[in-house]
Amino acid sequence: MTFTGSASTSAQFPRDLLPEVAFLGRSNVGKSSLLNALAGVKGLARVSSEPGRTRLVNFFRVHGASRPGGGGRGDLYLVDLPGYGFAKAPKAVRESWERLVGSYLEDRDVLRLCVFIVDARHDPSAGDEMLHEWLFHHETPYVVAANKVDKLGHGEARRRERQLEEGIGKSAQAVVPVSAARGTGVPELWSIIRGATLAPADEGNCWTRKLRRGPSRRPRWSLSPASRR
Ligand SMILES: Nc1nc2c(ncn2[C@@H]2O[C@H](COP(=O)(O)OP(=O)(O)OP(=O)(O)O)[C@@H](O)[C@H]2O)c(=O)[nH]1
Ligand SMILES: [Mg+2]
Repeated sequence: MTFTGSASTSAQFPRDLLPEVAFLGRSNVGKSSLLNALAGVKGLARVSSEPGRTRLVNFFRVHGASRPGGGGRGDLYLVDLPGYGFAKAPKAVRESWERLVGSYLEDRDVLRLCVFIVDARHDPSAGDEMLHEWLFHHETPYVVAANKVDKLGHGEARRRERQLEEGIGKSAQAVVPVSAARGTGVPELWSIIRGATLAPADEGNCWTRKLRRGPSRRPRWSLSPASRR
């Protein structure tokens, strides 16, 4: 897997039409860490204890031959998006965040799957609920990754998994307990990503949904970290 570039506007998104898998979740939940765990490379995506570290949309190209189970077929992009719910960000930063993530989610025809990352230790935040509403409404295929399970005992992790399956994971393909720190759940996530990106392009990806349904309607993307926190 290689880092291919960052975008601060939709004009800078890649144009080679490879399938994409987006990593979404609140700030500091471990999106970049999980991407590194999937790559098996520490420090590929920048990780920080300071929330709001990822401010751009970062594209990582997975090469078919090196992708676990990919059998040498088809390349794809893993896309690291900035997190929401970062209260301390100035208004101008929050607004540019909303424009950038909004334009990615609303218009990205090659988006095949969202990896919706939540913190297994906490109840979903208002921002998580809003993202869930949006994914559900737009029929976007997604998987819930409950991260940082290394911080929980076995029973507590199971309890949270069941709770997520009844809540924001109800319309998801799966709820997967993961730990970016320990590598827990990484093979399961790879197998879901492979399934979503190796499927023929006409089977329920975002592009065909859009052709079927016409332009997207409400709810509009409005996950302002300030108002939804
Ligand atoms: N214990 C534990 N800590 C983790 C895990 N995943 C990430 N972290 C820590 O959580 C913090 C945030 O991780 P990042 O990967 O930078 O989070 P992010 O979601 O990309 O954050 P933003 O880019 O700010 O939105 C870092 O201190 C990580 O070391 C995990 O599975 N277990
Ligand atoms: Mg990050």
